[in-house]
Amino acid sequence: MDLLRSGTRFIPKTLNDDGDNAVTYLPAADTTELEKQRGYKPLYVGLGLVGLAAVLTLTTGLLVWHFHLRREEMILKKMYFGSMSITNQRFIDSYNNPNSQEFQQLGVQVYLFTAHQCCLPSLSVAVCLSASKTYTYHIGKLPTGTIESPGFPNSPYPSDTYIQWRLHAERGHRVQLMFDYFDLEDDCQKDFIRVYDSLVPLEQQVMTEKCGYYKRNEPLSVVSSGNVMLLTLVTNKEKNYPGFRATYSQVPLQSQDCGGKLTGLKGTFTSPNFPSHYPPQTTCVWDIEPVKSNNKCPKDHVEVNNEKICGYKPYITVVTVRDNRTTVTFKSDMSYVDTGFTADFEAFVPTNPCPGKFACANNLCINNPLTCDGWDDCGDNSDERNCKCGSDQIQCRNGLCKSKFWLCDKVNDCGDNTDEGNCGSCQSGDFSCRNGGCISENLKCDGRPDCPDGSDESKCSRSVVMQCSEYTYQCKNNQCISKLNPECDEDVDCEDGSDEADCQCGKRPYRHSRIVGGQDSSEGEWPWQVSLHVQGSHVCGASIISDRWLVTAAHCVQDNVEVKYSQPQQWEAYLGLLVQSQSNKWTVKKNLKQIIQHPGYNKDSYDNDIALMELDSPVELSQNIWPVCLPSATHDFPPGKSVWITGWGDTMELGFAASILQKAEVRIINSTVCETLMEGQTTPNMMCAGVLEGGVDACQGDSGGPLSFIETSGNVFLAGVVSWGDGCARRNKPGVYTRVTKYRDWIKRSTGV
Ligand code: 4AZ
Repeated sequence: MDLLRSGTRFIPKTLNDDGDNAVTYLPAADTTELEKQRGYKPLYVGLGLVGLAAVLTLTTGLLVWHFHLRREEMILKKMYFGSMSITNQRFIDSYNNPNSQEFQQLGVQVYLFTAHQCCLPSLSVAVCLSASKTYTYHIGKLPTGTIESPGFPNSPYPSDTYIQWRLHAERGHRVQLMFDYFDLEDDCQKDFIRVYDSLVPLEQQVMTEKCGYYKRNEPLSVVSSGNVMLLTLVTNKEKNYPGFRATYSQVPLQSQDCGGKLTGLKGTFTSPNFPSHYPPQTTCVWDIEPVKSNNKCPKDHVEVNNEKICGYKPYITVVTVRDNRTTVTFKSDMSYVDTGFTADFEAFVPTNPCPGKFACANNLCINNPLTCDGWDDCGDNSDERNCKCGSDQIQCRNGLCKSKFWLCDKVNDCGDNTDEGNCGSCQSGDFSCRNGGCISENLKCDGRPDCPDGSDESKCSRSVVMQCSEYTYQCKNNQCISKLNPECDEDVDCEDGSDEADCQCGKRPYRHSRIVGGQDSSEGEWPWQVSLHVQGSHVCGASIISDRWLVTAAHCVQDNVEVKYSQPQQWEAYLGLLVQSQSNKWTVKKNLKQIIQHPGYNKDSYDNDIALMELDSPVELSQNIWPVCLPSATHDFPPGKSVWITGWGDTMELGFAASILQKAEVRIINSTVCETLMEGQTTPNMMCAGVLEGGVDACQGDSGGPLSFIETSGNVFLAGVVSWGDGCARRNKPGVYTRVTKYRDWIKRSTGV
């Protein structure tokens, strides 16, 4: 890297140029004008004073309005950076030091301005951020080093700060920056880092901008194209998170493993550094034959068979080359890098591309039994087209066949709603009541219950007081209201306000919206999750419902010949834990005072699979230890809605337990469908949830843990307790959970919660 890089090019003038002529001075005040006005002094003084008072009043008013009343509008922070490049100079290390002779000599020629201040605009005044710092590191003498946000990990990083870290590698090297811990605010408008492929913060050389949380097993790593890199941190004045820690090092320019000849009938290749970020300004060519380009994907892309591929592709992308050779080219431009790609290639005989298998339209080969089974196995649905639907399937209008299980389960499985039409007996224009029966749509939300169960008034902005039933919510004053799930929805519906009392439960201290893919949870994401240990090992999960009580599965506390699991002294409860065997300052270990197994628990059918555990002393609640909300007996968790399972159980059937708390999103499954899928082994005290394509489920070791439902208000409710299943993550075999609503009164009676 030889030049100070920048967008604006500036070639310094020589000192002999007419430097002075270029300077324009502000004109001096014209004194003769003042003398002419002398005769009218008293009148002007009077008018002047009135005018001055008016201007002062107006200015004061404006200032008060601006700084006090316009506060809301001033929150938006803007940052201004400026920079210039000097294209006719080689960069030498001494230019890093403004006091060096070399820097000062350069400064004589160029009025050099390294802009690193960020400002809040207010009227015409620029208010600078409270702190702004620059650190410079030279890699080489020491091969690696660490950068941390100030205060990491024990105290919050500072607010309203702009910090930059300049990294120099030796000539012929790139800078590599690897974040091993990253947790900033989720909103990149507030706190964020930026990594630049330059020494000054130039928009056109931003490699990446990050905020939010990155899991420990999701490497966040960037590599520069040359031997410099700049990391910047900008924070606002709000909530401060733990921050980040990163390791920097240098890698030889030539070391990059990219491009080359690919031989053999099968193989895999990836973009450089995959799954970390590829470097900017990189071209890799794998094998043979150049191809014509088109103008799709003008920025970073992969080009194969004259086709450019870019952006995020959540599904497999298949490209077929009808030739015995091809070229794959990967190109990145100078800004914004990403994690790249991984690709498999396989040679095939054109006359028989998928011997013994089904050839998808996108040329993927799948096993024959996967065709016409109602699941999209090809990724382009071609295995589900032109099928003759079986007697156990329904024919969707769009030609697909779907299992009769999915008929009227409130999930649009066909994609065109064929499976969800004609489900009630009501005509169009009629409303179908939850417990059957039809009423005119006009009667919905008219303030009077017209359906026998009041369901025509259950999803309205106003609630109606009506006779108590399984479809109503009972307030503390024993009045029943029609609104569905009124608890903690931020509207007071009960006359006594009891539906909005005690709504601190189920709140999570952080937002975790930026996690994509993967299954690791983050610190404090599920603060009600408990790990129950026996003899030093994790055995089951549980959920915190108060500072004294946990809910778990009855089968977790069932004695066997070796261990008396029903005895409280056998157990240790770990609260606020993320990684097994890695307690931190938020983790609390508790012993138990008592265990209450549900009296109706049936060890053969797993009916009433629920138990309560009392801690031997109350736990101090914190951001990582917090109770989940218990749903009222009539709370509805409708099929098709998304719920979260969490636990340290096995990560596959007959697999190993997880070390980091895992999470997975599944959907609630209609009870009738579930009863059929589970061959009649479910009871009304159970509910099913899963992903019926298979691959996502709870497993051994997750038992007793929560099935968490996140309500729109943000409060999380305990919908279920992990109970049983037919293996783990098998197709058409959902997980079975204890239906917590059935036990609301029993929990209240047993614990007072
Ligand atoms: C278990 O053995 C277990 N697939 C829990 C849940 C499931 C299966 C087994 C659901 O604890």
